[in-house]
Amino acid sequence: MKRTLTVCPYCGTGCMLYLVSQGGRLVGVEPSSTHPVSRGSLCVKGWNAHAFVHHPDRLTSPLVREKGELRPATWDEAITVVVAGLKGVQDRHGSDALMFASSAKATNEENYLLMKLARRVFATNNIDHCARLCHSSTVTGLTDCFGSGAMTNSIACLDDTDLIFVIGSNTTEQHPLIGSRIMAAARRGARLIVADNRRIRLARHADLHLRHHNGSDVALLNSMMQVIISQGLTNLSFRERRTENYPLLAESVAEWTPERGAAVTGLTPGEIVDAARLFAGASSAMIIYAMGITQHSHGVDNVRCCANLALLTGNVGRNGAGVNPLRGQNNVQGGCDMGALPEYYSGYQSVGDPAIRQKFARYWGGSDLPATPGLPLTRAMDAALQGRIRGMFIMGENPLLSDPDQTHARLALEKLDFLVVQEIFLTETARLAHVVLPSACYAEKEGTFTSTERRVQLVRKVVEPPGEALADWQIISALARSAGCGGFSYDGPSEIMAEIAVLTPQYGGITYERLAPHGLQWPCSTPDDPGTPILHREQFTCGLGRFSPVTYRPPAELPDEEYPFVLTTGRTYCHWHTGTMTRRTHLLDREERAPFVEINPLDATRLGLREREPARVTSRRGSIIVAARISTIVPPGVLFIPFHFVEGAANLLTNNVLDPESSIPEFKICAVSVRREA
Ligand SMILES: Nc1nc2c(c(=O)[nH]1)N[C@H]1C(S)=C(S)[C@@H](COP(=O)(O)OP(=O)(O)OC[C@H]3O[C@@H](n4cnc5c(=O)[nH]c(N)nc54)[C@H](O)[C@@H]3O)O[C@H]1N2
Ligand SMILES: Nc1nc2c(c(=O)[nH]1)N[C@H]1C(S)=C(S)[C@@H](COP(=O)(O)OP(=O)(O)OC[C@H]3O[C@@H](n4cnc5c(=O)[nH]c(N)nc54)[C@H](O)[C@@H]3O)O[C@H]1N2
Ligand code: SF4
Ligand SMILES: [Mo]
Repeated sequence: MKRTLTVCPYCGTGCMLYLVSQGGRLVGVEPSSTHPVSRGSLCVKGWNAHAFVHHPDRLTSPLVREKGELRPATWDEAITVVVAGLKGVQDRHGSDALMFASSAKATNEENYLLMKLARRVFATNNIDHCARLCHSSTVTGLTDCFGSGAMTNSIACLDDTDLIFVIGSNTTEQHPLIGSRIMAAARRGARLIVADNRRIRLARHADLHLRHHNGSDVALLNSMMQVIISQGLTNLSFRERRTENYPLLAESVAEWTPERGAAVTGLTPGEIVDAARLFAGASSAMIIYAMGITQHSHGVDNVRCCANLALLTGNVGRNGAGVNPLRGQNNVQGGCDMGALPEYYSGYQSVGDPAIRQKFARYWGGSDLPATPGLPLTRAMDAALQGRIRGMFIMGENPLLSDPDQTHARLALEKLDFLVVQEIFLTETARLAHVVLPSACYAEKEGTFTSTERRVQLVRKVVEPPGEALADWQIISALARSAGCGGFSYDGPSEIMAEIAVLTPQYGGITYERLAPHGLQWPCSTPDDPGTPILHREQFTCGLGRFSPVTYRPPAELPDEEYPFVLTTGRTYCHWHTGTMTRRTHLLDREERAPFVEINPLDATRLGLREREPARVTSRRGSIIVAARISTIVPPGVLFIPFHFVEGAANLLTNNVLDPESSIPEFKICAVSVRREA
């Protein structure tokens, strides 16, 4: 038996684990006792991370559509068809009729290469990835206030902090090893405030649980800041030395008295005052947030409010503090860092800056690179429906299940002239493709993932990919070569990382030799830079921290007579997104087999719904039938449905309305009706 240290392929917590293999097959997982995050533990998904790898459903050869059916093809044929298809769209409709979707499941090296392929070979900035559905609000909002859109502190700061404010993060289920660290902090005496109207597990350990209305976070946070300012609880010296724009903030929150905040949030004025005093009274406070904050038509505003609160109380740039967006996918931080974003190259270097474009053009060879920012993924679906996007290349995403308003997404994908999906399984999206390219998964290739705390860690090859499947970086290189483009021949991922380091200031000091055993936290700009656990210590990336006043806007779709319930969507502990991996993992599938809706007992009684009975949930966009799960986790008037299950797809119901700044969809609130299905 062989043990190989690698990174968990599920969440952004970034646990490292040992894959145990025997005779070329994975047989199990062991935790790493010395890793700074795992510390000898794993959650149930980590323990089962080997289980989907040898599943018989893995894609083993390229597939090409012929007479309406997908049939096996050789790599030579598939690559030729893909290049001809993409070039054909480009010739007929221009480069910007193409859209590339990168993957937060793939490595940094693979994300970097796909963005190089889009920009260098196909001359478009239309590249994006699931961060659009997830933390695009963070990238925009925190860049606005701090100059950098990443988690400011490290997970280990939880051990030293005085107070933790968890807002819109179900941490114990979605980032379990961070969740257990928060519970340990609460046990040693750190104060805990939870703002989430579901009674999530952390709420049981909280000093204060705020069950405010979905979509009312701006009102809550503005009111807390009003209390902090009016009671003289701000951190004056921090404010004066390190921030700008304070008068604008003070003016904007002045009207948000606790009474006004209470009227909008459904809390009592006393709860808001208590939260404000508790937060401002802490010697250090960490704000932890996730999708409850970002996935709104006012997601960027929510993020700005979190940043404002931290600036007001001096909780940035030191141990035990900070604004800490928990990044979701194992490598979504890396996908962003590598420039799989329509407006940035790697390292958040703007495509609009001529000097930056020149730097990349010179290194990559070739002529001019496109200057106008590309389309966000969520806007590309509309563009496809309107015929402006004609060809799409999707690497490791399943938008048919993960995009809002599934009917809209399906129509858009079906309308494309040419769709390529590069995957490890034949997903719902891949079934619509003209060509499917089979990829190696995390256990079958080398590379790096960057975790939520900006920790770049080595992913190691343990077993061979199934059949003819190839690593994503090998496939992208082959496509570029076949398109006649030089500069894509690499001996391996470490050579790609060397190129990333040259072109990306935050990764300048990163080499594979330096990453063993437990990685480095960026920014790490030179070969002797030890990395940066805490950002903005002396000054912000943008110099002074910028208060950014926010005006409250209600969610786009609120309950009415016809659709009287608030629907919020999210996740469960045992399943991962569209279920491709976890529903093929016996021990996880056994725990949670079918779609369900959480409904409060008061509502259930009124509707005559009993436990496990089928409930029909309907929105303006669609209707599904799922099993009722009667529970006081949700308050009356609110339903929760996870989006893992194709047979009860939450995204048939969700509202495809976008934040005007970040283009994130409002996954966290729409209006629905519910009744017992006869
Ligand atoms: N097991 C598992 N873990 C995962 C994932 C998975 O699919 N499965 N996915 C990963 C990914 S990509 C991500 S992005 C993260 C997401 O991690 P989380 O954001 O923690 O997960 P969600 O279930 O989407 O939503 C979190 C909470 O937001 C609350 N909420 C809803 N609306 C509001 C609101 O208006 N305000 C506030 N304050 N709270 C609200 C919900 O009640 C819910 O408890 O998880 C990662 N980890
Ligand atoms: N209603 C609702 N919808 C949501 C959300 C919500 O809270 N509510 N959350 C949104 C969020 S935060 C996110 S991040 C998205 C996630 O949306 P997606 O990214 O579309 O979801 P996944 O199921 O994680 O898709 C990843 C795919 O990558 C494949 N894969 C795994 N490893 C590899 C690899 O090495 N190479 C390749 N090529 N493929 C690989 C998997 O088989 C899987 O099909 O969903 C969003 N959708
Ligand atoms: S907490 Fe996240 S990274 Fe750690 S084992 Fe669980 S899924 Fe994997
Ligand atoms: Mo996410």
